Amino acid sequence: ARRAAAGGGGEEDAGGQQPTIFSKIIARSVPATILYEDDKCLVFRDVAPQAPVHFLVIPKRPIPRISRVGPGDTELLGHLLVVAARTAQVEGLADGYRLVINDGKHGAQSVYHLHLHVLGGRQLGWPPG
Ligand code: IU
Repeated sequence: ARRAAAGGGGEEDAGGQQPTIFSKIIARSVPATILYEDDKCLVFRDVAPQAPVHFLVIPKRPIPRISRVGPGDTELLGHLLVVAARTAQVEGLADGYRLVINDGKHGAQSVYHLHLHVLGGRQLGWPPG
């Protein structure tokens, strides 16, 4: 089933083969405020920030969701975490921050290209909604 990526999210049952808006951000065909890039990942500000600082860390390889990763992704996932922490430091989040990965329907994932949210710059509540 193929449906127009209206929100740019792609779809859960596409097995990750469907390019999402994040692939277009990687390709620079859709603009984003990019904070960091290397050969394996891209970091950019969330277009609808939920905190004073809210950016996303994504692998360039379009893994659809965290529940689809395998043992071959271990190094890449570690890299994403290290980049998230380094970028948080550069962004001045010395008082702490939160890392979030939403997965699937119950996780409220909307874009099916794996991404790590980094949120900070205010006191966050727990538990999340
Ligand atoms: P989620 O974990 O899949 O729910 O998060 C997707 C995020 O991608 C969400 O916070 C959006 O605001 C964000 N986003 C974006 O930064 N740029 C876009 O063009 C689109 C979504 I579509």
